[in-house]
Amino acid sequence: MISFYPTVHTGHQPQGEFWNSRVDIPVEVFQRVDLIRSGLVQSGLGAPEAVNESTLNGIRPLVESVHSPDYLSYLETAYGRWVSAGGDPTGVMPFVFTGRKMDGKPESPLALPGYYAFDMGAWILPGTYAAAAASAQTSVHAAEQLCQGHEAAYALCRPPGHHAGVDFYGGYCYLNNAAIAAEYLRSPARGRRFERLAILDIDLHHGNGTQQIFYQRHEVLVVSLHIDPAIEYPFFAGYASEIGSGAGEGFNLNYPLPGGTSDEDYLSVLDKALEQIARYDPEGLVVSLGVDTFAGDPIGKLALTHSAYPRIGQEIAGLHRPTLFVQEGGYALQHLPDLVGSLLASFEQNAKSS
Ligand code: SP5
Ligand code: ZN
Repeated sequence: MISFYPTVHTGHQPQGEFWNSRVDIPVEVFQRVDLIRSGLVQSGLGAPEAVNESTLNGIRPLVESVHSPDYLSYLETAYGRWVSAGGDPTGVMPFVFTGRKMDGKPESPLALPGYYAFDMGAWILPGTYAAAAASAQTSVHAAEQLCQGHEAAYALCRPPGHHAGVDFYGGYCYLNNAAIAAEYLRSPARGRRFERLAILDIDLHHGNGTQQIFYQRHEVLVVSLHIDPAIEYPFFAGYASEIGSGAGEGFNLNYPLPGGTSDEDYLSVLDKALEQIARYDPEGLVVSLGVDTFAGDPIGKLALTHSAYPRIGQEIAGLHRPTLFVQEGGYALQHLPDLVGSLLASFEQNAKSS
């Protein structure tokens, strides 16, 4: 399977994240990229191609079809403005929040993170914007391959994207790589267009950013399997009652899962989700691929075993659609090569043999 990875991402390595009154050791670390790269090779998928861009040059109008220009310029300038205003160089992080209680927009660079961020787990460092841009470029390179006639492609994005919305960040995510790729597929620079698309999000966590971006639209069906937000992050979105609104009503489907969900139970819910996607009959599919559903994941609470991942790849192949896989979460470092590699290899094998 043709695949891509960003080379400019190691300048984004937060030293911590806040959780339950503590600063925890981060799990979204730069080593994930090389580990997954080795997994692709070991699984016989071939080595991914390097993406060296570290700006939005060439894709800015596309990215602005997902994120607001105001938000993009904030991300680009946040670290410098923070430090100039006396912010601690450890990283940009919010400590007073907007939202349901207040919705003014401050000028202070020390307060602005609380306008754009929804949690305290996505710090902004000097290299964060370049890394996020490189990650978005990686997803676009992979999307281009579908437009050129490939049946599948994989973007090894880091940082991940599905928690980032039109003008907000959080959950280790700054730019929504899957949404940007979906917009590319709908109106590519050249090649085949995919006007009706589905996004299937199988990361452990609800993709609240992706949901928000497409919530009022029907041309992109958003389907997500995730741990019940009543008990786990992101807590404030991902409920089954969130079905889309306006023209998008009925085109957002959430499948919350109880803690401890096993392979069999997960796969039967995935079957239902795939049936809904088949009914929608999209021209192409974008998979937000998180493997933090694994039982051994340090922040996960589902109980999938290694053998679930090739089965997930096989079930997705059964849709018979051109498919773009975009990496999201997954933090069990020693298992990452196998989890990602076995899912993609199984997809490829089953897509060919049927
Ligand atoms: C892309 C993605 O998977 N983002 C996930 C963001 C979740 N962040 C909150 C997880 C914090 C878990 N910390 C628990 C530590 C217990 N010692
Ligand atoms: Zn996740």
